[in-house]
Amino acid sequence: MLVAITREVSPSISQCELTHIPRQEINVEVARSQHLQYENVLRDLGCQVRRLSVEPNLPDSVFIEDTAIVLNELAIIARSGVASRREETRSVAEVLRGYRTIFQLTSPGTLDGGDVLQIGRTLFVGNTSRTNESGIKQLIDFISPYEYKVEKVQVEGCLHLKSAVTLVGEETLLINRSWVDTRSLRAKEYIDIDPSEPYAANALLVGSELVYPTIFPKTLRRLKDRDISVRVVDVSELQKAEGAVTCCSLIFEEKWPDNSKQIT
Ligand code: CIR
Repeated sequence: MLVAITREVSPSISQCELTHIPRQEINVEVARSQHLQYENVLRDLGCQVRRLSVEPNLPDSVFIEDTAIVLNELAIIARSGVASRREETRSVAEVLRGYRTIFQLTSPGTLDGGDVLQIGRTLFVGNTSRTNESGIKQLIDFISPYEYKVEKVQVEGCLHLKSAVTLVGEETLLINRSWVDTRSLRAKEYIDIDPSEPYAANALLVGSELVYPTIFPKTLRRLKDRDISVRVVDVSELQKAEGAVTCCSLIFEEKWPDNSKQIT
């Protein structure tokens, strides 16, 4: 069974962090209703959705992906590159403790979950304003005993690695090549976003189905032309907060046979 941890949209979302897009008014009610629909799609795809309580004073807390990296054998609690997001991890750690052995990133390390793209036993990690060398080093120390490896990826012009590239099939990446250096990715197959839709590379793969925003019709056509099965969601209000589809959930297998064994 897949678990999807989500968190209700904060009433203070209008005070969210913004790095690459201008501030626009966000309608909290519309954002909430879009988020509910997103959760419903996750349920339809077989996830057991666990929604954490609202955090009125943490504007970006709906973007729960950034707070942790959950692997089959362990979970790493992240430490955001922006101070305003660091409190978000407390409640996430409490919940994840019920599923995984927990490791915690500490100062001066920073890392956002949106910078970590897992392909098999490799974690590609974006070198961005949110993720620093110490964060990457700590991640390597936590996961190496479990036989995962880390590959650093250069990212320019967008917030996170997963703004620029995500997995849309077993070995297929959806990519905006102007933001990410493909030499370090080594995927078998790439699907390029339509150049008129630069933010279109963020897609959420759940099993063999893709959750994808409605507002990128040209890139959506490219995905469908490759016979990828897509469930579209309208997340336009959340996109005004520089969010996308991967960032609104943490999805993982509920039980993993080895996750009670801690290797230190
Ligand atoms: C931030 O700047 O942290 C939020 N406004 C948006 C975070 C989006 N997270 C993600 O794509 N993983």
